[in-house]
Amino acid sequence: MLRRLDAEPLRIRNVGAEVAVGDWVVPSVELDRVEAVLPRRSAFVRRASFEGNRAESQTIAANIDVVMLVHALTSPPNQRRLERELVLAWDSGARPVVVLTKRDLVDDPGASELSLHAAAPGVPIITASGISGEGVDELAAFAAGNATIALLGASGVGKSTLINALVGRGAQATAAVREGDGRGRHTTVATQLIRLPGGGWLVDTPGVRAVSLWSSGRGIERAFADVFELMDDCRFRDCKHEDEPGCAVQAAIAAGTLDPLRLASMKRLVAEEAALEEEQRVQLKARDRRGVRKLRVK
Ligand SMILES: Nc1nc2c(ncn2[C@@H]2O[C@H](COP(=O)(O)OP(=O)(O)OP(=O)(O)O)[C@@H](O)[C@H]2O)c(=O)[nH]1
Ligand SMILES: [Mg+2]
Ligand SMILES: [Zn+2]
Repeated sequence: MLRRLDAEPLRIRNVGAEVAVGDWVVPSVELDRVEAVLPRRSAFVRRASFEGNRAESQTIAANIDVVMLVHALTSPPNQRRLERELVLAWDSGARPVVVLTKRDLVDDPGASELSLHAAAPGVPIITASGISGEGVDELAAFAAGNATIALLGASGVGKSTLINALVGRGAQATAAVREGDGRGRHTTVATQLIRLPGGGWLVDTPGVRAVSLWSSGRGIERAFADVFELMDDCRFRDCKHEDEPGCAVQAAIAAGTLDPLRLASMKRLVAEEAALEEEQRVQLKARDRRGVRKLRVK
């Protein structure tokens, strides 16, 4: 019998794999533990909060088809955060969509839409409100074909409110943003999978403050496809896009078609990923050495 994990599991025994919300599992007859986990189709993974200095990953949701990156129109558009989220989304194997919430609270979302569009070329942007219901049908369409949608974003942006609007009832607790700093209160404390009445699934997640990379795929290449396309036209193959002659990236910046902050952001993410890969390599080596030592003892 197959079951889909709809909450963060409390106890997992006898499985050599970690499980996450959205995983398909085979439970024991007594339903008190997981016997096996089916291979994943996709997974949204980020770097877990730093444990000592070890690089640890955290799978937020598994087997998702669509990742909705939720930003509130009531806060200034945060391009750098969206770029990070997009790298993880592309690496997850699911399709990203940007959702701008709280449409009912702003007069003109145009400037925010433009700004975030520049940080997410080729990614659909949907403006919505969980309170007025605007855009909710458009979001619901992504669940067609029994798809699984995960909503991700900072605390207080309105993820649970959107989920309630999609489900048509107050399934998820929501709470007002704190006065003063405008931040959310971390109302949702655990990831949860919710069945949509018309088919499909939703994953509500707790808001996260920081989005740290955990990737080894082509997320950066896809999130910065516009920059990579420019790089193909640089005169030198090893162009660093600084002050080399014939640099197509610098030419685009000079022409005003590429924001230098976007290039800097991409370089920072590439460096972060390289540092992470180095950390992982060192950890693996340490583990190998321990393995060898064990073998010698025998
Ligand atoms: N006017 C208006 N208020 C909204 C909208 N969406 C959310 N809110 C309000 O914003 C506050 C936070 O919404 P939540 O849905 O709890 O936010 P969340 O993203 O789930 O936050 P966490 O669970 O902490 O990660 C609540 O007071 C909501 O009523 C919206 O579209 N319009
Ligand atoms: Mg919530
Ligand atoms: Zn160049």
